[in-house]
Amino acid sequence: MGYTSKQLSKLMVDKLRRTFGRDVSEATDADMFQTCALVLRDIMSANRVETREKNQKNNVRQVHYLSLEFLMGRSLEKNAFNLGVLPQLKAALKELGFEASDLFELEPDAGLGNGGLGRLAACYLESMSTQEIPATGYSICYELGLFKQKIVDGEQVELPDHWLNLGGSWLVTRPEDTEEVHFGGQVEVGFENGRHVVRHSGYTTVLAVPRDMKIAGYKTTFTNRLRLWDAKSPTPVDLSRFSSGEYVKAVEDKAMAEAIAKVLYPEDNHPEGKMLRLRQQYFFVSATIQSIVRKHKAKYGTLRNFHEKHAIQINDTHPTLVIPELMRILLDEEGYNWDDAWYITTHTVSYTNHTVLAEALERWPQDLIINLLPRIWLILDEISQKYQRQLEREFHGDMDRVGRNAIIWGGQVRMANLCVCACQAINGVSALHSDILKNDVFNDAYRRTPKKFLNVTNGIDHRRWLAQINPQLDELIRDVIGSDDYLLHPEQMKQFEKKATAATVKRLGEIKKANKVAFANWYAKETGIVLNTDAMFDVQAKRLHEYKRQLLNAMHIIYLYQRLKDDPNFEMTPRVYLFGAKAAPGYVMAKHIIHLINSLAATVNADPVCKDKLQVIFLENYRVSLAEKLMPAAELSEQISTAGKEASGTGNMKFMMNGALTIGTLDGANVEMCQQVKEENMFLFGLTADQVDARVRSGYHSYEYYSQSETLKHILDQIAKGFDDGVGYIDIVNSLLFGQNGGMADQYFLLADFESYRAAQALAGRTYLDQKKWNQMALINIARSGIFAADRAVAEYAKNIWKVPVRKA
Ligand code: 26Q
Repeated sequence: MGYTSKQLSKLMVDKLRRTFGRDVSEATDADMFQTCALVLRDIMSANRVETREKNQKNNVRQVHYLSLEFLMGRSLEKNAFNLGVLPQLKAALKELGFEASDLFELEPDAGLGNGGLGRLAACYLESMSTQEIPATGYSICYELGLFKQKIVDGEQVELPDHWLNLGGSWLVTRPEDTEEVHFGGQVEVGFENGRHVVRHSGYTTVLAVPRDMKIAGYKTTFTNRLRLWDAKSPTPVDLSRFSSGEYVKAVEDKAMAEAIAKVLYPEDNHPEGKMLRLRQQYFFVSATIQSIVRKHKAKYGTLRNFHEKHAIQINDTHPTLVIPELMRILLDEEGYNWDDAWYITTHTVSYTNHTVLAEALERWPQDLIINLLPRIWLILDEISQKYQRQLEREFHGDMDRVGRNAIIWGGQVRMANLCVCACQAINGVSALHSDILKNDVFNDAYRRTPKKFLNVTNGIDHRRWLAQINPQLDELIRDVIGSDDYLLHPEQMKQFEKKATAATVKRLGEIKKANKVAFANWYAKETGIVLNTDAMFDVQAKRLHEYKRQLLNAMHIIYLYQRLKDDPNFEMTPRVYLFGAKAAPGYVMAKHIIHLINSLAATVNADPVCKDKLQVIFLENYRVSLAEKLMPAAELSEQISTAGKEASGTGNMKFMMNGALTIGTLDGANVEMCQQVKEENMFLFGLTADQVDARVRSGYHSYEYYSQSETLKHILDQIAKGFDDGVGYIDIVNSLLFGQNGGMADQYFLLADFESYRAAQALAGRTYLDQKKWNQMALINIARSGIFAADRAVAEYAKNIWKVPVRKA
């Protein structure tokens, strides 16, 4: 491959003429963006043909990554980078009179995900292409991605995210691969000629039409796909309804069908039992498995070897219905008996768990499933009964244990228990998280079948999250190591530490400063607000959740502010606190916390006593493309969840890789970060997961901390009273001291951890004053972050779970 800027520019001029009927002189930035996207798409399509031929010939096992979320972000710069044409593309655009960075900025994020789980899926797709693993991602082509956030009078307001206009440039619709999905109706089960026969009638059909996005690998022509299903109503049926007088019903059905792909549910780590969400889940798994089965049969003529040729990864429980749906196809459409169907199914599927929060474990009311998916219900019921009989035998009738592990229980279907029952492999996403799954959440199942339980610590696409977004750091690493091999072999980042000199450390400091200035310039242009680039950039950017404890960070800022008010000469390392966070629209407490941070920011930023010392910024609409600007500029990374609650975290890894130091608890992957860099290169604080558990059991009384600490009293009193805007936050204080709706007070242990957090913050502040020391620590963090590359994680999935080979050096 390889294209010169001349060749690219010719392709672009031609594309512009032929597709848009325009000459370069009349083209807008948007025209040019689409032109670039189409030119790169063409290159990837050609690569894809090659890849498909190779896969066809090699007959290797294919990976199918099923996820309700893929948080892809932008693609133009990324694809150009992976295809090795980024410099040429920039040059070609310049020659045609366009600025590449303007076009990059024009691209809307493909925000088809909430947070960590969705972004992880995107990073893994990239890595699977790079490592030449034949793989397809499957999801829904949501018309509206995750809502856009505006802050109005300090509060979050949600706006719709229409991303498809320009973002759709990457998609190719494949009408010939349309699948039919059936909802509702009646089911009759009977026997005919000694065979069981299932008749499903009176159902409503929704068409699933694929829109495919190509996924380029780095330094390879190997190209995978993300298949996004769009929902369409089969209009001919509607027309017959029109004539038979069911006029309104026909229009309703159409709206119902097409509602499926309208919008991404914005709740993360908090499922709600909504009918439309269930429709989304079944729609997407049914279309996906039908499409896999159809291609398999065309190639092999039988499903006997299905499990040998396919590995299905279930990204959290959201795609769990793929299990009964594959059973349905094998039983009803292919005529397999139960045991054979079960064997094939269970040897195909694996499950990744992403959360241990009890309220986040997915359960569906059985009545909803009975009505919407009558045949799937019968299969679920049979799986559940067989499993339960087995559990009763093994647990010798201990019905508490049977109840905890049952699939259908108390009128609900528990998706996690179904996954644990049916999957070959079950994995957590960090060492600590996987241990909690084994020892706590799924302990009974672990004791029955210990070999099923694995750990695969998360990883990030280091090509995007380091090389692409932090080109100066990339250059420094390449200079020091003497090659760019680390981009395919992230473990080589270790060389960066071995070969670093005093000059490297100094250069690292200069790069960080330049990245801070670049971020500040961008921010000033967007908002008119000037950031103090001499101060430490202290960042907490992630979804807003009580367990992630943005409130603990805010409490500490309030503490600093109060110290400054008491004594304007109070010694502190100047800081700019940056927050980025979206709250689920229905999550009342999360919204209060956003409001609190904005009230606090307004007061602090306007108070002369804080000048050059303390600035608080709430970054509106945190998203992938904003993270890409922010990570390179961050100096302190806030990873302060209550220990035992954050399954892994992946932002923690992105900050580390960009040279931020971490202030954090021993939670999720922080534990493994600490193993890499040792305690002296992090700022650890707080209770451990075991200590949190012990305190829950022995009884935790946050009020005791409050009554014994003047500092805490002062902070909480201020929160209750509020700031200059006159808004008080008594609900927040009440939840810390008395609990919400009968729950435990301060269930995330903010008061218990506050003093330890304050001390860690003070140490971070003092350490920062010695810039040489700080930069040395940063260098160690970067150099030892290679293990958190997606390539390492994906290689582990390939070897231990999917049993597929990966690209050799
Ligand atoms: C489920 C049903 C109905 C509606 C919404 C949902 C739903 C949606 C998204 C439930 C959970 C999520 C997202 C969870 C998530 O992002 N978890 C994060 O996964 C990361 C990748 O493994 C981890 O690093 C984080 O620790 C974990 O919080």
